[in-house]
Amino acid sequence: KQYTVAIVGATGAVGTQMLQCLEEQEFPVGELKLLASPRSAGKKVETPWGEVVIEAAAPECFDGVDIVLGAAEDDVAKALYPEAVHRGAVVVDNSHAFRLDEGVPLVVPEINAGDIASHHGIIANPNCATIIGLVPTWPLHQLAGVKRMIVSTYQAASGAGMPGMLELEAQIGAMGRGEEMPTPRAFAAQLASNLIPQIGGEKFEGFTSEEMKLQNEGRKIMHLPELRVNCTCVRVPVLRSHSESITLEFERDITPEQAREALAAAPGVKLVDDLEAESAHDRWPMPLDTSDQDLIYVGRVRRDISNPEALRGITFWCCGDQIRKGAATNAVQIAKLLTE
Ligand code: 2RA
Repeated sequence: KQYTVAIVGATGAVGTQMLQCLEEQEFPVGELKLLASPRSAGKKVETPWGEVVIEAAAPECFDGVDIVLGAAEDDVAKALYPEAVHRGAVVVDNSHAFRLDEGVPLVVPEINAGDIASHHGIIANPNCATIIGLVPTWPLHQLAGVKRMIVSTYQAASGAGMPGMLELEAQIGAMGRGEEMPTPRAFAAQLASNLIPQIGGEKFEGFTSEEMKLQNEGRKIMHLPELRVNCTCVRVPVLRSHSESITLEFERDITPEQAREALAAAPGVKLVDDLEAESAHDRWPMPLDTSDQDLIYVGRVRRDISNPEALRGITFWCCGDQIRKGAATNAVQIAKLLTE
């Protein structure tokens, strides 16, 4: 069977990557529609399925569409995706709009692919930092039962969208203190030689919306309603991979050796953990190494020596491509499961 697929937000960083992932994952595309803002309507895009003319996204665009890959912001998602479902499509939505809604599965295929079956037309793609942190957390949870997570993220400029990414690229050599950050240029100037310890707005007791996603989404994806997560999200001068330092507290004993063994065998994970290695690329994960590929690299695996229970804590470092596995690749993997 072949499918009529529509990408909403087709000209953004994630939408563009989704198109590439459809080809890489050999998705059975019969017809492809590229939907974007009116500003982009009429532009022609060469694709593996022929030349496609970008259309301004509107409800009638979804007539005859089987699968929608949503790479648009929350407001567009809320306005359009129920319309798409009404016209018979299944939507895999990368926005935050429906992630926590009852009846909307929130899916990382390596963790809870079975949840897809309960969809009512919309399946939500988790936040990038959630996906990148949970892919390596899940195999350790299966081994020893995760109770609590303490996480610091180091998130790439790409998470702030194409303008921030392009400006950072332009500014990286021009080290200097940017002004306040009303524009991508000012944001990039500030970021080019600095760290910004806030992503999203204040949400709960001084934690930001981005920081609360890991707990809220992690509870739903791993089916752990009691999971507790203390997360600090930081924007760093890196282009497209997010990095995370994660400490886990467990119900049962787990040694670093057991953790390494589980991670080495885990789907979606590449273990890079040898401080004695000759090459830096083999010692630890680095965002430049994980960019433009789909695995989550994990390293610096060690016992949490601050945990009073000797074998109930593991700390590790991981990096993953925010645009790929953090968004587009995960969404296309979900869509592929819909066809199987
Ligand atoms: C960020 N996770 O990194 C958010 C949205 N992509 O900014």
